Amino acid sequence: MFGFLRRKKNTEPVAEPVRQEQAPEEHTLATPESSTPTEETAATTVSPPSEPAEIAPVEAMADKPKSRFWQQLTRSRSSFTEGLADLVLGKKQIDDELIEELEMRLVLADVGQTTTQALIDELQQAVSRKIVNDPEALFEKLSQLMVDRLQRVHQPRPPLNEHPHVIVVCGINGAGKTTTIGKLAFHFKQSGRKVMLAAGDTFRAAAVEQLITWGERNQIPVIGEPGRQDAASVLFDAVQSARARGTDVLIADTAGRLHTQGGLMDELKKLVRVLGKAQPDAPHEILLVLDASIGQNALSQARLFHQAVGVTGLIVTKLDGTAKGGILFAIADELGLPIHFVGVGEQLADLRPFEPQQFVDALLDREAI
Ligand SMILES: Nc1nc2c(ncn2[C@@H]2O[C@H](COP(=O)(O)OP(=O)(O)OP(=O)(O)O)[C@@H](O)[C@H]2O)c(=O)[nH]1
Ligand SMILES: [Mg+2]
Repeated sequence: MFGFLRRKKNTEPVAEPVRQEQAPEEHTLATPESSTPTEETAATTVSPPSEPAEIAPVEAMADKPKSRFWQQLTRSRSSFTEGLADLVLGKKQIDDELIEELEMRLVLADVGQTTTQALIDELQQAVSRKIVNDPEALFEKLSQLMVDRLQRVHQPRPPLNEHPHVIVVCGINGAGKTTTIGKLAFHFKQSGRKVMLAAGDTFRAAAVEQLITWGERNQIPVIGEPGRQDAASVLFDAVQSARARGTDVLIADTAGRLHTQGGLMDELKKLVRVLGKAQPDAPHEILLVLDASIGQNALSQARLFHQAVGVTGLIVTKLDGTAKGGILFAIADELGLPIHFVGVGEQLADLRPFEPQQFVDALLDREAI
């Protein structure tokens, strides 16, 4: 048996969801009723850390609340593994029927035709060269190949050298952009950074209110107010404001829906241009949010956004749901874009820095189903 299949179920209690604390009394963030915070109010909202900590390395972060990650991936794991591990490990020997069935299960788990074919070809080669001789070894080889696929494109995010380091978050409507921004802000704040948000989705007033709520939860300023129409000017103002306040990270929300898809991409290109005018080298990151539960459609979305604005990395959301998880392998294989974070819930702490080995172990572990 493989080490990771033998691993005992982790019995650690699931971490409490992060309490969304009430803002302190002097807290005067923009609310749907109030407008953009002034310089003075901002001074009371963000208490600068005495010694800004470095962002913890991905591996270290990923290892911390492991049991919670395991728990959060339960539904994805059961959709994925029930099909794979039970099939392979339930067999006595490797035959054509097993390989064909495995191929079908991978496609059904959202790995997609192209990546599945590549994985199956490599497995068959290993079998014919007698590197792999039994179903257990086949399963182990498959998990190694999966980790390799993710590892090949895995790379760290750029360091936060600029003040502000500007991050644009894009994606289609409902992908999880605004929620992810709330979680990202929490992630950066946890590592001692001064964070600000910019409400660049001016298409819907409710979108601005939603971002303001996430700002309140994190007790950080949000630039933009409901009713403001011009997203480019909101983002321009946000950069000026972030610079004046010594902000470390400015995260900009963007619209996921406009009247046409062309309009959406044109707007996004414009926002990126304007940010570059507000601060040379900005934006420093363009993160595309993809909903894992839409399966293979995520690939075509990613291609469109990447063509339009040059995506620097991905955040895959809703892996705590019924998403099968296979889409991450297709994304890595076919787009070559790094996955930086995965979303595994709707709470502030439900964003995990992506670590390939950890993800594959969690996805394939039978005992935890
Ligand atoms: N279970 C789960 N739900 C999520 C996750 N991320 C986002 N959601 C939910 O997905 C829904 C859409 O999220 P939003 O953040 O509003 O998505 P958006 O991309 O900003 O959507 P638009 O503003 O309409 O473009 C909300 O109900 C979120 O709570 C996640 O990782 N897991
Ligand atoms: Mg939104």
